[in-house]
Amino acid sequence: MRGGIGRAPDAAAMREARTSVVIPMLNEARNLPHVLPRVPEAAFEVILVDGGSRDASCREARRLLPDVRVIPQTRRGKGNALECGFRAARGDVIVFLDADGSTDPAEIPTFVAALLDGADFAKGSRFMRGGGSSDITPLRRQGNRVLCGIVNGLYGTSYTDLCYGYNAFWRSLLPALGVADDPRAAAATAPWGDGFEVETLINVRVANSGLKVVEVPSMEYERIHGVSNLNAVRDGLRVLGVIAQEHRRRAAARSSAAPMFAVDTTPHACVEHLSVPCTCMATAAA
Ligand SMILES: Nc1nc2c(ncn2[C@@H]2O[C@H](COP(=O)(O)OP(=O)(O)O)[C@@H](O)[C@H]2O)c(=O)[nH]1
Ligand SMILES: [Mg+2]
Repeated sequence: MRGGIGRAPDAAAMREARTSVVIPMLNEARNLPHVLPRVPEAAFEVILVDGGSRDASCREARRLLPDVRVIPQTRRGKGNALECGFRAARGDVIVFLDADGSTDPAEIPTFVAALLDGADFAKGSRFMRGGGSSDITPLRRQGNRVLCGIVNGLYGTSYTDLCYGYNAFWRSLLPALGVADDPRAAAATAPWGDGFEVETLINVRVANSGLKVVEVPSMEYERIHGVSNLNAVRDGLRVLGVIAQEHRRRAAARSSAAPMFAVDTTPHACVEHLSVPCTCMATAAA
């Protein structure tokens, strides 16, 4: 893994990379005007996954961005919303971020640049040089640090952030994350993190797949209106639970010598149609 990104792609490269922007939203009508207009025009599509908002979020989204795709989720929680958004995405690249104004869509090109430069997974980090957060509480910061240390110890990674909701990856890697193409096949895969543990689940599965991860510095701002849906203790315990679950699964897979997930070893779809240099290549599962 390496960190630090030097450049953002121009609009033409962004367009060719066909970026699907997936945003989970729950009662964010007042925040959407600060978010949606900042999504780069070169994005291929914007998918808002609604968790049953009781305010005017869906109407506001369509007013701000007439071609936005607003889809419902199938269960409850941010993690389930992301899974639904990933399945609905049609671009080559998927970027996911929040709808509360805490993550700036203007950073999307930096994430896409990391993928075009050869990363399989571009992992946002608030705690590397160039990143920061004015949203995180001292308790959450400390919990994130401890949990991140546990994951680094178990997987030999050097992640600087574990529970951050701004990341990007090639859509072809969805099976490596445990998101099967066919929803019926999902029943056969390991449980997906439906709640706020989802980012940890993804980061652990990426680490365990031997994929090339690049950390991208990112600035997290305070949510503009409303309050967080996260509960530091309850959701911290869920994060710990998902780390333990994935660790047990890895041990079981090792003893049976069966791969945990099929990882696509062919070049990413982008290679076929991109004219910009793209060296990325999914690597085989360990
Ligand atoms: N669809 C959906 N979105 C959610 C749910 N819970 C949170 N979100 C969204 O996920 C993002 C992060 O949630 P937030 O409450 O700000 O948590 P925090 O950023 O970790 O404090 C925001 O865009 C929320 O609207 C949910 O159950 N369903
Ligand atoms: Mg937030």
